[in-house]
Amino acid sequence: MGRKFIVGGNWKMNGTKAQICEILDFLKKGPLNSDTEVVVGAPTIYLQFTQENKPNNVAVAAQNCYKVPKGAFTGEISPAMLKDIGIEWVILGHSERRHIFCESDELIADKVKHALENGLKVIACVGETLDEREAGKTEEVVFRQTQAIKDKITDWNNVVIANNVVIAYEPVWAIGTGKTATPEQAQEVHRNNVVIAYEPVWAIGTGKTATPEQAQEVHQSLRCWFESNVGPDIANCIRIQYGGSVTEKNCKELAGQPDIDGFLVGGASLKPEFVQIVNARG
Ligand code: G2H
Repeated sequence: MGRKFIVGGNWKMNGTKAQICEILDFLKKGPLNSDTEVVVGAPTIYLQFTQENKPNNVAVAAQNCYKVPKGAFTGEISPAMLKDIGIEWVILGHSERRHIFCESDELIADKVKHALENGLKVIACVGETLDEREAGKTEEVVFRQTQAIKDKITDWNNVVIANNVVIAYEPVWAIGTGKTATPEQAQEVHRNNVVIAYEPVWAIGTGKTATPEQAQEVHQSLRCWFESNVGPDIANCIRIQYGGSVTEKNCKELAGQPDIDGFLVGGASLKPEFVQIVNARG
């Protein structure tokens, strides 16, 4: 079973209604490769507008959400609210959330768990800083970030799996208990609901892209990590996106790497060239 290529546009804190209409126009015009799943991450205030005006072959992601359903958390939004307006996806653990807003591995893992429990699909981001890479700590960092998420999802899965197979399928990392899902069912659902985005911090918005070989090396390590820590079925089906200064110029070579299953694109997702990135494979 092949992994469906998935390209996300992360608009970050950019755009006006008029600019979003322009982006949606070039997405409608496409044409977008039908073998590629496309998701755009809009600023919170424009989520509903984007949802209402997007083409059918594009889904919408929030760029963040909180770890509980409601309450006195000024400025936050919950997965339940996102679902209420028809949003399917959320990007969690982006390096800007980790570094500028000081989100810990644990908070991000709590958010992933709560988002999955509430039926959102998650793009969970991991990645090392330049200092960490130069200190030879790339694997240590991305494994630690992924492990934090796996730990939370394991607990949740064990509680829920016996009661509701559909919900229990949603977390990626805990499958392997073999309690109720066939490997095929688990693969199918996991492939749909959780995506890992590897984004080296030193490549984000800097114009420095990891070489295809550098990116492939980390993606392959992550897949091996899943094989050892979760199981071979999940390792084979989990989609791992690359993010960090992806452009229409470098996307094809990156897309040709065996363990790169898509992209999370920032700056270039605001421009018509994004269509070429969506179509990088194929
Ligand atoms: C990495 C990426 C999008 P950019 O943050 O998630 O942004 O492509 O601008 O480096």
